[in-house]
Amino acid sequence: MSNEFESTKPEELTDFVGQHLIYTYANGWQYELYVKNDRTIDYRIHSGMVGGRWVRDQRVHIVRLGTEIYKISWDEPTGTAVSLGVNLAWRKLHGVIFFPRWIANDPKKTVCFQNEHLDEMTALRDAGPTYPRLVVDEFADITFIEKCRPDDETVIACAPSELPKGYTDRRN
Ligand code: FER
Repeated sequence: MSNEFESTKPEELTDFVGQHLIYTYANGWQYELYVKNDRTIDYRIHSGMVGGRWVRDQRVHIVRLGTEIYKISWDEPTGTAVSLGVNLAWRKLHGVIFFPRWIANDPKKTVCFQNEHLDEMTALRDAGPTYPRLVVDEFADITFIEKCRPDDETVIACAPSELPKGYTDRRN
């Protein structure tokens, strides 16, 4: 899709594409992210308000802001908007998550493998209420980093509950 407001520059993202991260926000929420290619992420949410939720092939905007510093931003089919600043050198991440009010009221509604519920999610989004949004602004420590190949369908391929015990405890 062409976008006249596009700033993603694929040639600046080759070191970032393929990164697979596990991180824990200061509020205790644990997330896992795979940068599948310069426009796509897969992720799993291991704990927190929407723990258990997982998503493949979310279209995103990614920019490089400096040496090992990137920003990923996107709008979910649920109406949740997310922007993540990632500092690989410092193993730090800062996330801002803008939840619509209907999710803040009943987060469980979005806990699923979203790819199999896209029509339901957009219907819930359109039903609202959207406002006032819940804005969650948190730093996270990245506890695990590995560089995978781009477009690897095996990195995020099952629900968080189906992973081997200790999967998210791996540190490096
Ligand atoms: C993250 C914060 C929020 C993240 C994903 C979300 C992949 C998405 C939340 C939602 O849609 O409910 O760090 O990383």
